[in-house]
This record gives sequence, C-alpha cells and structure tokens, in this order.
Amino acid sequence: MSHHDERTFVMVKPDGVQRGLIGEIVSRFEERGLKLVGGKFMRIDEALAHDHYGEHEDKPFFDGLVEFITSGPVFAMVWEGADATRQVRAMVGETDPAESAPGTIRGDFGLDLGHNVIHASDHEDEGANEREIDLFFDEDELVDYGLDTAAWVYEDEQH
Ligand code: D4T
Repeated sequence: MSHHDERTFVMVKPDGVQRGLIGEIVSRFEERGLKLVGGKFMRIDEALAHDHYGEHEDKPFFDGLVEFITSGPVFAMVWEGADATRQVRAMVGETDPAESAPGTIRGDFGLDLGHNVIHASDHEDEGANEREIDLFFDEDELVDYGLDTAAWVYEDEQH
C-alpha cells in the first residue's frame, strides 16, 4: 500500500487556534479520507520559528512572521494518504486568503495574508514535508496503525 502512505506536515497557526478552528480543520482532513498519524498542541519558540521559516530570513515580512507564529499555541499534525502533500495544499488554498477559492480552508476562514490560519508543506519544494515533520516530531511521536476505513477510501485496499 506504499502509494497511500505519503506523509505531510500541517499546522493550525495561532490565529486558527484562537478562532476555534482546530476541530473544523481536523474534520476536513478526516472527511477527505486522510489518516492522522501525529498531533501536537504546542508553542513554537524563537529557534524553531527561525528553523521553520529559514527560507524567508531575508524577506521584509520575516520578523512579523516569527512574532506571529510564536505569539500563541499552534496545533501541529502529520497526515498520511495518497498524494497527501499536494492534496492537502489544494485544500488549504493560496498563500493569500484573499486569493483563495471558497471551499479551501484559507478561502473559507481567512482574509489577510499575515493571518492565513494554516500551514501545510509545499508540494513543489521537494523534501519539505519530511524536513518539517522532522523539525516538529520525534519518530516515536508518529503512530503506526491501520485505518479501517481505508478500504472504502481506496479501491485497491483490502477489507
Ligand atoms: P505557510 O508557509 O505559512 O504555509 O505559507 P505558504 O507556504 O502558503 O507561503 P510562504 O511560505 O510563501 O509564506 C510563509 C508565510 O509568510 C506570510 N507572508 C508571506 C507574509 O506575511 N507576507 C508576504 O508577503 C508573504 C509572501 C504568509 C505565509
């Protein structure tokens, strides 16, 4: 079942947590048929923020980004499924909520680029999902188990 086990990193940002959107967001991924393999409610410290957003270090919005992501708790998750990284990004929407289609998470719950509710690994950045999973989770925090509904989600899974 190797093509069903792609893992991707997803995080409800401080604005999403404060607005009570954790449950709604988790539900969307569950309903899609993805499998939750890790979850952690936590506060991001300055060092982790710099590691996570290192690619933006030279950008004018970097300081604000670090301040925002460390400003309150986040809910970090790992989701698994076929083509998970690309499918989750499609469900998340564009970086700017104002450019995101209705039906996407940012298109339904955001209006402002600086408060875009959720992060998900970029499918166009090869290795981003593994890098980010490693940054936020220890191997033993990821749970290996079978999801009984898989046979109803995937045609080629056995009952
Ligand atoms: P994240 O990483 O938060 O899921 O967002 P994206 O992957 O969709 O987009 P990104 O890495 O290009 O941007 C990271 C983060 O920075 C904020 N941002 C971005 C900002 O405040 N001002 C800006 O001009 C840009 C481009 C929003 C997301």
